[in-house]
Amino acid sequence: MSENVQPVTMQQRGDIAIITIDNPPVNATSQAVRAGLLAAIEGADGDARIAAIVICCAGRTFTAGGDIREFGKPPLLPMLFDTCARIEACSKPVVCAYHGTALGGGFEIGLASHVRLAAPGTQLGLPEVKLGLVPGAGGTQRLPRLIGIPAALELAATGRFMKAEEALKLGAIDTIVEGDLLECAVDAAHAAIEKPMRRSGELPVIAIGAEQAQELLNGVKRKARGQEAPVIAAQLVLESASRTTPQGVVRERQEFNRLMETQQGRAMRHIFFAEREAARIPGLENATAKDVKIAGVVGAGTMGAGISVALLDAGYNVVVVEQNAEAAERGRSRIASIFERNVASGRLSEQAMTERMQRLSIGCDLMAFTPCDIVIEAVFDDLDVKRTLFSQLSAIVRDDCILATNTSYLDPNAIARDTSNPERVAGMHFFAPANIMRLVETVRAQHTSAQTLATALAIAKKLRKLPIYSGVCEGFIGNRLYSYYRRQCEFMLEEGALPHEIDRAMEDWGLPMGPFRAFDLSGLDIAWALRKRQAATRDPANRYSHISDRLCEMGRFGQKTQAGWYKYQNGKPVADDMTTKIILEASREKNIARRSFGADEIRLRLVTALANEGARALEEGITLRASDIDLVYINGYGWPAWLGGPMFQASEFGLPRILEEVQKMHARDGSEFTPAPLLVQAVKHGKPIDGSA
Ligand code: T1G
Repeated sequence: MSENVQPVTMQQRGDIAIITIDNPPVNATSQAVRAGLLAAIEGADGDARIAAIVICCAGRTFTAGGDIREFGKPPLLPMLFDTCARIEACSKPVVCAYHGTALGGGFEIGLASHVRLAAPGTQLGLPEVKLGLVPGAGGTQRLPRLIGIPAALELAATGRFMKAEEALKLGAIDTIVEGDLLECAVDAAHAAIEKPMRRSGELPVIAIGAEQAQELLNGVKRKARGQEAPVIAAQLVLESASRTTPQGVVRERQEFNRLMETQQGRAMRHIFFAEREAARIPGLENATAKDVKIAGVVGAGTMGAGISVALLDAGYNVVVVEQNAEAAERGRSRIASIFERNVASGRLSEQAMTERMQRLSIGCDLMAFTPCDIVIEAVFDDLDVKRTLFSQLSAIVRDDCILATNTSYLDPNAIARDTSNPERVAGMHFFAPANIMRLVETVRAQHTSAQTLATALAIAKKLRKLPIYSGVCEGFIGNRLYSYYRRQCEFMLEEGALPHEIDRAMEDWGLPMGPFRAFDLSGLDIAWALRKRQAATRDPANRYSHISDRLCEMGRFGQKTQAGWYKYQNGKPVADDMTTKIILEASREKNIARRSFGADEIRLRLVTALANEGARALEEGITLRASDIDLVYINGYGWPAWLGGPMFQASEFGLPRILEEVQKMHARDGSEFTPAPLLVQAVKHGKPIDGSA
């Protein structure tokens, strides 16, 4: 982020002082901005020629909040809460002119002003909880005074953005202005001179009943599922009713500073920057994405329907082809039912659904793909089926039409073997449900051109997904590491743990679903088929657990068969004696003396399994950086952002401890758990595991 030498300037227009913040790219309130704003306010307040003040920003957005790059370092004065207090105390009316995304400290600058205007399309919010923090410049104290506790609590605890229209309706802003924002702000400043000053911080908070307060807080706790910041933000808003604004701001700041140092705070800042780093892919600096208007999808099963919905949501015209008319009809109703659910929940209007369905054409003739700019296949994960399909497609579509495979395990190079122009082939591995999960592993195959990859990445971004670069290997990034994770889960069963103990350890840590519940959800048969495929080449010297095979041989594939690791009663997982019996047998067969496992050991062991194989994937160039692996697990496997991901957690456990754990695995479980050289090097040099591109 480049900081202007003078990021805050003031010009006088008659008796109005116009303070402009210009600190690209998002006018973050860096120290220089805070100091400049404070000096400008003090100067204008003390200047007899000035009767009113406007605060506005240059560039694409009003201040998007505190400068995250300053976080975790010693705070630099003045603090934003002091600057905001000075704005509010100003003897002359201060008009704040919002545009773009006025977030966090940016929104708070306006809340401390006396009049708030917004340009159409402005979004406002207090997203600090998404960084593991709470607002730190009075947002939790002034917002409830303007819009009431319930609305303020919801905004502060979720960190969501709200549109200007909602902000106006709630009373968080005074006007949405059409026309020139600055001119309107100057007019509003003139109009405010004669009116009594309205200081948000002096308004009363409309108290709510204890029962309602508790209910709101409980709701936040339930959704937070172990994350601290939303609960603290909610409590600060609730407590605003019993404090003056200055008192509340002191309390707020204490919590802001405390949360800054927590692991959750560090983890979420790590993820914030990781998401932006993931877009930086070597070799694509000069690549330009192709313009894509018509997207094709082969297959309208669960994945194909989800991908089609995501494409339709993003505004593409979508052509879907199934094997026959009946399957096509089933696919259409599958797509329609996803939209219907969104309409029922209020997330989508009837009209929007109709508009989307009008952009969908679905049939069973591959020739329908002729006009497509990209075709994504989501058919049964069989190499021959996919290879034949790509060969057929390449004879139908334009030579520059991108052919993307959604395969989760197969080699895109093998799929593309009979395809003309293999440079237009890429992998786009979506995660189920594809219309919801953000992660798309975007795979560069052997001949994938830079433009093809750039186009696949651009499409994923337009789908509001998070594309993560991957090279070609079995399972790409997520599933490759996951197979080591699964093995250690099952090895711990042989050594003494039970499925619900491992699940509880991971769920108490923050995962929405422990590994065994997740295996049951996705189906044990998928991994079983893979293990059977690999059986012939499996090294007998490596430890192998038969427990999952035994369950599959009994037809216990998980939720879909009402029994897997758990048995399912009314859809709820219940520990099953049959599973325990099979586990105990496995221990006996291997003469393993069972022992108990603590939660910390379970977490360490599973993080180690992921981190070691992650280090190996980094060495091979399958993944570009450790933080990409974290993003894969947060956006594809349910890890909460406030854990930071497996590689972040490996550094939190301490890499020497991780290496020690890997060495134990290697001695006990075989060469698949040989310590990765990158991990050994990292420990030797006291550096993080990195493979940063
Ligand atoms: N600080 C520093 N850099 C930031 C930044 C910030 N707050 N926000 C964005 N950037 C950088 C980002 O790293 C990227 O840099 C470039 O700007 C473009 O961002 C007291 C103190 C505003 C919605 O949490 O949500 O206020 O990669 O790619 O997609 O309560 O950025 O180009 O080098 O994301 O158009 C609260 C975080 C802070 C907002 C724009 N504010 N930012 O999205 O662009 S805490 C936030 C965003 C706070 C007070 C406390 C988004 C955006 P580079 P981008 P975008």
